Amino acid sequence: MSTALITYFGAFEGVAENPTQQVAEYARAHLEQTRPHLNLVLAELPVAFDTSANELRQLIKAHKPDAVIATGVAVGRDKISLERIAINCDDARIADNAGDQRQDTPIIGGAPAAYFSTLPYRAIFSELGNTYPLEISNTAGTYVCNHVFFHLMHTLADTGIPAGFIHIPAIGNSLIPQTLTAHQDTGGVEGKTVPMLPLETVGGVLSRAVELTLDPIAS
Ligand code: PCA
Repeated sequence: MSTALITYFGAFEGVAENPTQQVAEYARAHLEQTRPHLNLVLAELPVAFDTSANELRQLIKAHKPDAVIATGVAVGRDKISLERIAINCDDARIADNAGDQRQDTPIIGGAPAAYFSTLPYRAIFSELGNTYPLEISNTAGTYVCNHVFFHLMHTLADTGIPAGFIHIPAIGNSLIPQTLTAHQDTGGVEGKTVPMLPLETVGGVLSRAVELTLDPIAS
């Protein structure tokens, strides 16, 4: 039986309710139907540099997943972003939920400057990119999402376990626009209007990403 880990985030500055939990739960409900034998673990990570990375490592140790997809919201983006690259840098104008504000801070001293996602993002994009609002993104920002993405790739480097990060836009129906603030640091695009996508669209793409990651040929 395969095990997949999906992480999502809780609330943080400018995002009173993080839609990634709903999206992860949508994917679980969907995958229960399409992959009844999959052991899918969902876990919330705190929006805090230090604790997020520690909790992620513990989850990987405890569940020994065959694939890991971390998710976060990038308020202001209008497409689901298959993140290609995590960089070894924390730098944000907003503090994390623990009050930790970082500038030009290496995430792991001595580690590579960057890691590439090992999710099959090209295959996911090729299959879904014409139908869904989807992009391959070259920046996950420099806030907690990129931080978790970097630790994820560092932890699983050379294991052959596929892992990566997907940023989602705001989800319609679940959030009132006024409660959301787009932050450049989080990969969002600052502006007056906040694009939103339906839960079914984003949850459907995440589900298919899990399937293509676990079983790229048979899927
Ligand atoms: N988005 C933020 C952190 C948590 C989240 O959901 C980010 O993009 O860094």
